Amino acid sequence: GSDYDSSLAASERQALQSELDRIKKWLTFSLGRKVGKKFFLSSGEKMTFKRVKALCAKYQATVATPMNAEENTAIQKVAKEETFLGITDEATEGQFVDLTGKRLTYVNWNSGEPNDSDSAEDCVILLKDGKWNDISCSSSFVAVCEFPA
Ligand code: NAG
Repeated sequence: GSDYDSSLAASERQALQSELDRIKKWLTFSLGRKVGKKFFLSSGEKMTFKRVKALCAKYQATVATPMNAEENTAIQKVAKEETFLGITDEATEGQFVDLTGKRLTYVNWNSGEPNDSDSAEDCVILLKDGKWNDISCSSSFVAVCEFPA
């Protein structure tokens, strides 16, 4: 009857859920860094900021954007090299915002940064030591995307 069918469906959902949880654990273990509700992954390829945005969007993700020191360190470890962050002042010079347009509540600028060197630095990279530098959006750096964990 219908009671039997729905209880079968419930146990199937449960089995699928636990299988998904285990797959997420494999991924976390082998590939990425999970911090809270975020999962950071890199393709390892270097590309312009525009291409990083398109790549992350293609996988239903966004460009890695650290909201605190722990996330900043996680991105640093995943990237291994200098990497673009999902932060720009393309809309208003000097006002860095995330890709949804929100003002930043966490920053980790290197000393003397942001300096808009040559008036041509509207993007932000994470340096190897974890500090931030503003840089041209048309330079190429490793792509790191953030996914909902
Ligand atoms: C320059 C950086 C600039 C940075 C400055 C700090 C490039 C193209 N330019 O080399 O962003 O503000 O060092 O001294 O990397």
